[in-house]
Amino acid sequence: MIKTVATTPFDGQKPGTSGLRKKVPVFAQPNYAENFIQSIFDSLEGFAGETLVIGGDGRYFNREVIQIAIKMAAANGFGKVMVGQGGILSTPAASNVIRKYKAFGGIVLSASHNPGGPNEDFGIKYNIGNGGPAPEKITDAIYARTKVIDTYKIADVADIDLDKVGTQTVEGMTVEVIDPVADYVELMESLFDFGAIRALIAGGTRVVIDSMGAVTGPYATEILEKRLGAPAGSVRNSTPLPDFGGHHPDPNLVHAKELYDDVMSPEGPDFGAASDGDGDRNMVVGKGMFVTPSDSLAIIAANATVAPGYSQGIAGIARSMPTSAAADRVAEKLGIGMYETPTGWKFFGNLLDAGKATVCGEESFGTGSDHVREKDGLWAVLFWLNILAARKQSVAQIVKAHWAEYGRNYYSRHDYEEVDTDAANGLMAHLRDSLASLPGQTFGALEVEAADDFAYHDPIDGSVSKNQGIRILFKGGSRVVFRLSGTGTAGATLRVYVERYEPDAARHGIDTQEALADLIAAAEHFAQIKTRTGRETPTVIT
Ligand code: VG1
Ligand code: CO
Repeated sequence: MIKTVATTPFDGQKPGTSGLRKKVPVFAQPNYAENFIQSIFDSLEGFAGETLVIGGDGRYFNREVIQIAIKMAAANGFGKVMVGQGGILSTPAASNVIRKYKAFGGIVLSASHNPGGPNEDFGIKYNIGNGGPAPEKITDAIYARTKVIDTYKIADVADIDLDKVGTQTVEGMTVEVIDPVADYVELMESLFDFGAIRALIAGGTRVVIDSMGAVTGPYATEILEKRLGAPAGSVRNSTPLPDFGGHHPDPNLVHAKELYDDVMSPEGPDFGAASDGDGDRNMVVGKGMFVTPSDSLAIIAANATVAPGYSQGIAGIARSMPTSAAADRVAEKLGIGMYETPTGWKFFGNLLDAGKATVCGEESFGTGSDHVREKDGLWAVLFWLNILAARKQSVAQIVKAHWAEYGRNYYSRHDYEEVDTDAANGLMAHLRDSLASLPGQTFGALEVEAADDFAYHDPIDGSVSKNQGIRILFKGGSRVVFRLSGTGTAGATLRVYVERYEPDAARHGIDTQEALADLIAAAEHFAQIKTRTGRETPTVIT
C-alpha cells in the first residue's frame, strides 16, 4: 500500500559541497530523511519506470535510510532499484553502476571522511544519470523544495532483505540486490595492467592498503589480495563497520598516521595507501616519500599512457582552484587543456562529459578520471602501482624526477575546524572587503599582485558559480587561498591553502612548512586568523 504522509519543512536542508550532511541525531528525527528524499524526487522529471541506484558507505544509519529510500522510490513510481548487498556501494562504485546500467540516477548515502556512529555524521547525495553529483541547478531546486514540502510518499511494506543477491518486488517495483564489488573490479581490470602489477608484487614490492574500517575493504581485498596476489592481510581494517572501528576515515597524515609511520620505517612496506569512508579519496605514501594529492594528480597525468585505459593519451586535465598548479605544467608540456573549477566533484562532470578533461583532481586527496563521474580512491592507487610497474622505480624516485623536470609546487593546507560560525564569516567578509586594496601591498619580500573572490564560468553550460574562495596571488606565482568548508556538521571550518613554486632542483628538499613559512605568516597577516578565530594553530595540517 502506498501512503501519503503529511509533513512540515525542516530548516537547513541545504546540500553542501557534496550532499546534505548532518549529525545522526538530526537525520534520525521523524520525517527528516523522508523530507529530503521526497524533495530530491520532486526536483526531478521523467523517472517513472526508470532505475534508481542506491548504496552507501555502511556507516551507522545506512541500512535504515536505505529501507526508507527504497520504499519511497517504489511509492514515487521508479520501475527498479539496484542496491548494493548489505546496503554497500562505494561512491565510485555507485557512479559506475549508474553509468553501466543506464540508471536514471542514484542516491549515495555517506558523510565521506567524517566519523560514523550514533552521534557522528551521516549524509545523503543525489547523483544524476552520468554518474556524477547533481549540479547546482538541481541541488538548488532540492533545497527550495525542502522549504515548502508538505507531504511525502512511501510504500507501507515490510523491510526489504538487503543481504541476499537477487531480485524481489516492492509494490510493483523491482528491487535488485547486486554484488557491490564485481562491476567495479571489472572496470579496474579494463583500465590497468593487472599482469604488470601482479609481477611487481610477485617480485617483492610490498604493498599495503588501509581501508580504515570503511567501505573500500571488500573492494581492496578482492583486487589487491585476490587478483593481484598480495599476501592476506595486505589490506588492513578491511571490514566496513558502522562506526569505522572508531577510525576517523580521513586518509591524511593525521588520521592515517599509523600507515604512514609503517611505510616510513626501514623494515616496513614499500608502498602504502589509505582510503576515506566512501572510497573516493586516497593517500599515497612510498618509502621516504609522502605524495601530496596535487603532485599525485600531476604525476598520474604525466605518466597516464602507461595504463592501458589511457594509452591513447589524455584530452585535458581539470583541478579545483585550491589544488596546486603542478598539473598545469604537465598540461602545458603535453599541449592539452587545463581547467580550474570550484571545489567539489560536481564541477568536473560537464568537462568529462564533453571530453574536454580526462583526469581530474583536488588537493583534498581526490583523484579520478572519465571512467566514472566521482573521484576514485582505489583507481588512484592502481594507477600508481601501474606507474611503479612500468617505470621500475620507487615512489620517491618518480616524485623527485617529476620535480626535477617540472619544478616543485610546495603546498600545504591548514584547517581550523569547528570555529565559531560568526567569527569565520567575519574573517571572510574582512578579506572580501580588503580585496580592492590588496594589490601592491607587501609583506616581507612578498608583494600582492592580484586578489579576488574566485568565480567559475562553466565553459559547457555557461552557468556561473560565485564566491568560491578568496585568492591572494603574489608576484612570482606564490599564493594563499581562503575558503569555508561545505562538508562540516559543526560550526565552521576555515581552510587556508598555501602554495609556492620552486623551479630550482637544488631547493626541492626543504621541509614543506619551512618552505612556506613566509606565506603562512602572510596568511595570518592579511586574514587575522588568530585574533578572529581565537586559534593559535590549525587543527589539521596536510
Ligand atoms: C571537501 C574537500 C573537497 C571535496 C569535498 C567532498 O569539501 O575540500 O575537495 O570535494 O570535501 O569530498 P569542503 O567544502 O569541506 O572543503 V568527500 O570525499 O567528503 O565526498
Ligand atoms: Co569521500
